[in-house]
Amino acid sequence: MLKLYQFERTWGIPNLSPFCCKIETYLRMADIGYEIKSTLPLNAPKGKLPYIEDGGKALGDSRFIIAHLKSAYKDLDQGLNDTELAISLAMQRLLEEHLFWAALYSRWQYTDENWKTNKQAIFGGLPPIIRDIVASRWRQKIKRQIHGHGTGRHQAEEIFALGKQDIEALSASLGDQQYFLGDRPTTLDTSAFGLLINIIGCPIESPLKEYGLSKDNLINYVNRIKHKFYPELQMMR
Ligand SMILES: N[C@@H](CCC(=O)N[C@@H](CS)C(=O)NCC(=O)O)C(=O)O
Repeated sequence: MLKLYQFERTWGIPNLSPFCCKIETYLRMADIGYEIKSTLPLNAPKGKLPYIEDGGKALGDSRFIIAHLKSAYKDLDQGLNDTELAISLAMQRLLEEHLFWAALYSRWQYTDENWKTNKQAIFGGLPPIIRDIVASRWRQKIKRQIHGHGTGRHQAEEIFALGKQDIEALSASLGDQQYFLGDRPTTLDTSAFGLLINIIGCPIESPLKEYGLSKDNLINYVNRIKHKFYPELQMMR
């Protein structure tokens, strides 16, 4: 059976990583059997989670994993026309290559309170003696990534102003539809659900979360998907 390597489930959401949540949601939406292996990214083929093992091969990065799932199992995007596929790609890039960085900043850098919550969720299972050392080194590494990406060079208000633009665009694009591209879930929804639940449905406080929680259609969207595809998890509010 396909194995999905991801962070341990916490916070009452599928995963604290938007990308792990994206893959597990794809697997559930496409009704593909899998087993979860909870881990840290230490042995991941590309040093990041998620990765999968399928047919004896390890595969990293959610985009390549989904390409594999589409060809080996089920393509959630079958039937979309070229314009819809283009919108799907552009929106996934907005989510994963832009909004993601504001969310990452809010967890690892924005406030000490958020960092404590994040640290406990990711590193809480490590032996106490090494927990603080590993967590603090990892934090420095992620801060360097945020700076390298460019997001970390802005003031907090600027980072959240940029992130709010993305949330505004997502809310306007979803409108009153069930899913981003109509009445059935596609790959875009796996990505959008993965990141949105990680912004509005987890205990990391920021202006980004507040803004997301001001959009009723996004709250309903996240709750609907969570309820339908993760009935074992509690509703958000
Ligand atoms: N492009 C990758 C991004 C995956 C990613 O950024 N994973 C994060 C967790 S959200 C990670 O494992 N980071 C560990 C690190 O950078 O050391 C994908 O689509 O899978």
